[in-house]
Amino acid sequence: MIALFLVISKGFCMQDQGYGLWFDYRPVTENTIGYTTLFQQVHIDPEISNKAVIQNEIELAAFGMLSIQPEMTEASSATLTIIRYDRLNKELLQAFDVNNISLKPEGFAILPGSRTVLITALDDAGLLYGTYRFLQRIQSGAIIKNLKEISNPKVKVRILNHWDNLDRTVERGYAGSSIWNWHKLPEYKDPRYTDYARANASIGINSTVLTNVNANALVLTPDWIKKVKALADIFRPYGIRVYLTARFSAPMEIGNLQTADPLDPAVKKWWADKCDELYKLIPDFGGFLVKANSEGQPGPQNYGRTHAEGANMLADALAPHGGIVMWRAFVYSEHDRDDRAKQAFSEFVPLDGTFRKNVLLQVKNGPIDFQPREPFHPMFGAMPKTNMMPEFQITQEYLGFSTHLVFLPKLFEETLDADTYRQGSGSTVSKVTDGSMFGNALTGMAGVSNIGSDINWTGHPFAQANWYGFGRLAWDPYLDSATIAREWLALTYSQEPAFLDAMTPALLQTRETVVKYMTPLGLHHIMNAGHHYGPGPWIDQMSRDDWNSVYYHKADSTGLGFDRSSKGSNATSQYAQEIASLYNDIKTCPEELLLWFHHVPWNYKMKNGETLWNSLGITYQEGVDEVANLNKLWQDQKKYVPEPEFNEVSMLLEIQYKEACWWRDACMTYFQKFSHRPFPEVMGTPEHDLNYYKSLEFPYAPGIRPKWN
Ligand code: GCW
Repeated sequence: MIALFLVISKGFCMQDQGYGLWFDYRPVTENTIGYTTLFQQVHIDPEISNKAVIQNEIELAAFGMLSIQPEMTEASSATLTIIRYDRLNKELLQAFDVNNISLKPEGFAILPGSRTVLITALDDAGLLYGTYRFLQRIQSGAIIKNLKEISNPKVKVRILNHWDNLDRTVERGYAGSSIWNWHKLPEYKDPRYTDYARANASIGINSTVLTNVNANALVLTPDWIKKVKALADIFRPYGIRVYLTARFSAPMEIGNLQTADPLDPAVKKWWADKCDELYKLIPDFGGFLVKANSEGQPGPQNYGRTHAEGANMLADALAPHGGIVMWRAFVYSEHDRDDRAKQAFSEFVPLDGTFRKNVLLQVKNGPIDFQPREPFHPMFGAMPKTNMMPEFQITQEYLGFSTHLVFLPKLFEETLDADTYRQGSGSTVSKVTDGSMFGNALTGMAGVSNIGSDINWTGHPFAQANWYGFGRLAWDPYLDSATIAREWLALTYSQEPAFLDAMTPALLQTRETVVKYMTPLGLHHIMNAGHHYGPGPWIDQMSRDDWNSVYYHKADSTGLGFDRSSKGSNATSQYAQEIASLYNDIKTCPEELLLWFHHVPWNYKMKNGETLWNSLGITYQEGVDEVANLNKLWQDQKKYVPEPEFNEVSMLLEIQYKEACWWRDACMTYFQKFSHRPFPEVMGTPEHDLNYYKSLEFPYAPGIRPKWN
């Protein structure tokens, strides 16, 4: 009985609380379409470096989905063959139609044929990615003859940025502590590290930055590099390279130098020696991610040097080893009186063409800071001679932490599909990202991780979809979010059409919903200060103007919003003319960005015929109603979802509804101080007065930056 109990309890608590993510290999209901035959005899190319991990995955999947243990055989008798393209023999070439398939590095081909299925690729990583994709299709009930797929990654560096601190706190993390147990590394290798590698390889992520961009130089000391090596060794068979954040002042903090000036010969030598040391232990070390001269972090400007001089010094140290520098463009200065939304563009665009070829500028999707909605960053497309990669936030710092259900691939897609008009119409951010706009060889896409030690990895079960969706878009930035949503739901819960048809549109709507109940019509950066938990449109006492909410909404007796048009800060001038003219004119500016680009009178007539003031309340209420509807819809999905997760999501939706009402009431009560107008009837009357909302404090809200850094 005990054994049985363990099996049930283990199965129930681990897999049914989301640990298995989108690949828990639960039994597939329909195997009359030949799955069992398919997995009977498997041939895996004996020459490949990752044979063991591919075999392990196949065995896990066959047992979980079909309760069979495949026999590993020679190619001649296999029903499932996984083999490198250059090792295809005549017989296989006859059995499978491999003509006119164009494979690129890390790409794969899944080819059904007379002998069931062939998976081939130019390299070992491609075979692993092809294997995961094949298993995902089986988990989703695909018919074997429809399995044909040739897929090549469109982006080279597909990377997670972990804002993880060395004390295992995670800045803006809402899923527990950091999964990197530095104290016990290198000897103790938590099995979770392998599952992390499997999860990322299953969605094509091939890179990871282990440490916070508010960097700690300690990670670059010998004992810590040994710990990093242990993780790199675990990840390598899964095609994942390790990167670290480089604290620009490290030569002074751990190298006893008197300066960190990038032009100082001793500093250059220090970094070159440091790279030699890193590559001796980690031959495939990816390189450095750098946050410099931003929010107090040290950088080249401390020595009168430019971002390019700082980045290039590190790039030169890494170049002999094939490493790269990702240099973040998230800069804004408390000394610069110009509109914060303009400062990164002003600082970096003049440096176009001065960065080394192994430098990638890492640019946030919008010009301020991962808000529920921002216009695309004007830097995209504005630096034809510089490698540039988008940085998205998967963790929900401004989108409800791990409490609110928000499907972020919809947000990522909005940026990627945005037309910069830099090379005429159709010059989308995706074309900057995949390098096709300017012919960049080095490309990347970064996501700030939402992963932590929680049993379901991401805090909210549906936040897993954001990690999954980021990976799928980093592989193919042109993928649409509806495809991603439907895929993830089928893999994670059920491929029943009734479930998928109901939940796919519901997922896609959640991004708009959170904008409506937090920052409608172009409002932005009106969250509470510090922890960023909940509304704070009244915030006006922070040490820097551009950390205050009032800096962004500029509410006054006439109206609301930040005039960034040519008549205001002229931020619109940083976009191509087609975009600038669209945004400059209040009548053509999309209403979803109206208060981002204009200071609008309270009685301005919106497209729906209502005044701005009424539209604000109506939109807040729509957001609240949409959460209520989502909750109702979720109650009908019980039979498709494991009970623990169903209950968890139900409880989280209740909090989401309560907090949506809180955002609506606190913001509208505050803005009414300026509009002096009655609340629109549809939103009812807030429960409390403004003093109540302003009095709320949350000293233990999760994810805040520890005092020490
Ligand atoms: O959004 C802000 C966050 C900081 C973060 C910073 C950045 C890591 O509030 O916590 O610091 O952005 O992107 O560097």
